[in-house]
Order: sequence, then structure tokens, then C-alpha cells
Amino acid sequence: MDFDLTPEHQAIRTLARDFADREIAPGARERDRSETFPADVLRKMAPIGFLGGPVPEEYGGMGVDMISHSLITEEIGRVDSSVRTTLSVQISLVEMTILRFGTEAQKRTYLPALCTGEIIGCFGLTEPEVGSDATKLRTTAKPDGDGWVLNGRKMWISNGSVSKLALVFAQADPSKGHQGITAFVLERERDGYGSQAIHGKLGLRSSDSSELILENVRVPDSARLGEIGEGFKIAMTSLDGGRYSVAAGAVGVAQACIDASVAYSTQRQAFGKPIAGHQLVAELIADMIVETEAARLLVWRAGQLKDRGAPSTRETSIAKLYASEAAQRAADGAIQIHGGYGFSDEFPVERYWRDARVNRLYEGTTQIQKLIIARFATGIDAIG
Ligand code: COS
Repeated sequence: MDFDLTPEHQAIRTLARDFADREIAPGARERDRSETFPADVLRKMAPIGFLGGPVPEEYGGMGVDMISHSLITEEIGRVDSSVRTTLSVQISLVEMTILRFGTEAQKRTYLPALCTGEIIGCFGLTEPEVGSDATKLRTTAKPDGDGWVLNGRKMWISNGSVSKLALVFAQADPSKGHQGITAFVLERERDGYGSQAIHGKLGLRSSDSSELILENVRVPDSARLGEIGEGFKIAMTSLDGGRYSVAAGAVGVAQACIDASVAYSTQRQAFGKPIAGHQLVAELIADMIVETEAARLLVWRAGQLKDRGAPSTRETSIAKLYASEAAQRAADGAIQIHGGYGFSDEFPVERYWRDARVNRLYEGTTQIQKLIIARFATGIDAIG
């Protein structure tokens, strides 16, 4: 067991930290206010390789390990969760899924373009009436000649309106339940494929969240990802990666709350001294530090398992649950420390709080993570 980062890990963290501070942080508040998708940030990120971190170099990625992937994700999440979300979907849900389950032709066609940001991808699992119970998808895929016809709607799809590529999960054989679900790689140009951006979100205002509309979308069988009926397993495997990325991003938010709170509390005076000198403020900061460091170690543990190719579903759910809850508590504490200023976007902590909220919802709610964790312990299914 080794809790130290290697020199390579430290170097990649420094690279990501510098990029995040220089290129992402300065525009974060304005993008949040104007709900502007961070296309310019992604363009700058592409040449460094951050859009394809863990994808092997032969497919256009950096080929970094999962610890490095978490370090990059944490640093980006530290300054802007909207950018981090865009990246988590692009890498963990789209690229890694194509890498794992795609044919050689699909990998060669899509991965290099995804890793350079030439195309943005999205992951179409959730539907207007299907969230946690992902086995009950209503979107259908019907065989049609040498291809398929897809019909349905997908909801809360990050990158949905800005993407040229969508992984879509659809029911191809309702008699088989979740074993009828089949995955497809859809290119946007297809007739009948539309999207509608969702506005008025509590947080992640500069990331794109959309509804996808699929009306008689015809695709060739070569657009199928994996085997017929393998879609649910593909989705769950992808979510093991996505949840890891969310957890790392949440650690970044929690760290940002510590940094902001330390800076503010050592300057702001009350009762004749910096507020950091008051015990109840010191306690808030100490709690944030303890929980953030615990969350980070949980992420690294899951990452080590992934790097070894060992099962990591349980450890990923633990990291995702703990880090996302810890980030929310840290953001709440940070607002408390900032007082009235924490309630305005003059300081970033209110954005951290709003953005942190969705980590407890997307890619499996906190409650779903608890059910997964408990099922590992008891062997008894409390899901459904
Ligand atoms: N990796 C690979 N396969 C998995 C898996 C994983 N992490 N988890 C489950 N599976 C497989 C199981 O092995 C099982 O395979 P078989 O059909 O061969 O038996 C199948 O998937 C069904 O699994 P399970 O019995 O666990 O399904 P449940 O309905 O009990 O539970 C939960 C599934 C609730 C865990 C799942 O629906 C879930 O994660 N829901 C939340 C969805 C979500 O995160 N949505 C966010 C969308 S992305 S923003």
C-alpha cells in the first residue's frame, strides 16, 4: 500500500492545476451567469490531451492511468463543475465505453475525434420517466431490414445539444427485460434525431443538459455497440467509470471550498481578530479537511483497483457517495464562513454549493449507491 503519488502523478496534477487556474477558473462565473457552454475551454484543453486522458495513445488519447485521470478530473472540478461534467461524460461515459465495447472500426472512427474534441459525445440512458430503475427503458429499437429503427426520448442528457455522437440505450426485446436492452452509437445527422436544451437549472448552468428526441431514427446494424441484449451491462460498466469521475470532481469541489474558506477566514475580521481564530469557524474548516482527504483516498482506492483490472463497483459507489455528500457539506460550510458574501456570486462558494448538488443525483443517486453497497454486504437485494 502506498499513499504517495509518483513523480508522474505529481507532474500531471501540476499540469492540470495550472491549466485549471489559468484557463478555466477566470471565466467560470461569467459562463455560469450567462449559461454559456465552455466550448472555448474545451478547444484549449484538447492540445494538452485532457479530452482523452485514459484512452490509449493508439486511439488518440494520453494513455494515463486511472489515478492520473482522477487527478486531472479533481483539478478541473476544483474550478468549474460544468467543465468537469462535460469532460466526465466525454471521457468516462462515451470514450471509455466505445473503447471497451466498440468494434475496431468504431474505435478507429470515433475515438481520435472524441479525444481531440472535434466531436463531443453524450450518453443517452435516462428517460423522462425512467431514472434510477434503468432496467425499464421505454425507448425502443426495432429490427428493420439490415438495421434498426429507434423511437423514444432521453432526459437530462449532459452534452445532449452540443454533441455530434450519442450512445443510446434502447429496448430491443421487451420479453427479455433488461437483457433485451441494446446499445447504439448514433451520429447526429440522422433524420429524426433532435434535442432540446433544458434551462433554469439550479447548478451546472454552463454545462449543456438536454432532452433527446428519437423519432423513427434509422441506423445500420454497424451502429450497434456490443451484442444485442448487452446494453444494460454496458450501461452499468460505463457508470462504474462515470461515478469514479463524479467522485473525483466532487473532491475537487470540496478542496475548492477549503481553499476559499481558508483565504476568507484568515482575512475577514470579527470580534477583534480574523474569523479563523474563532473556534466554531476553525471547526468548520477542520471538518471540511477531514472529509475531503477521506473522500480523496476513497477515490484513489477505487482508482487503484481499476488500474489493476480488479472489480471496483463497490469501492466506486462508496467513493461516489461519500465524495458527493462531503462536497455538499463543504460547500455549505464554506457559505457559512463567508456569511452574506457567500450568498452572492461575488465569491464562488454559492456556485460550488449549487453545482455540488447534482453529484448526489446524477450517475446514480446517493440512495442507489447505498443500495449497491448494502447488497454487497448482505447479499440481499433491497433494490426494487
Ligand atoms: N457492472 C457490470 N454489470 C452489472 C453491474 C456493473 N456495475 N451492475 C449490474 N450489472 C449487471 C448484473 O450482473 C446483471 O446481469 P445479468 O442480467 O447477466 O444477471 C444485470 O446487470 C442486472 O443487474 P442488477 O440485478 O443489479 O439490476 P438491478 O435492477 O437490481 O439494479 C441498479 C440495478 C439499480 C444498480 C441500476 O439500475 C442502477 O445503477 N440505477 C441507477 C441508474 C443511474 O445511475 N442512472 C444515471 C444515469 S447516467 S446520468
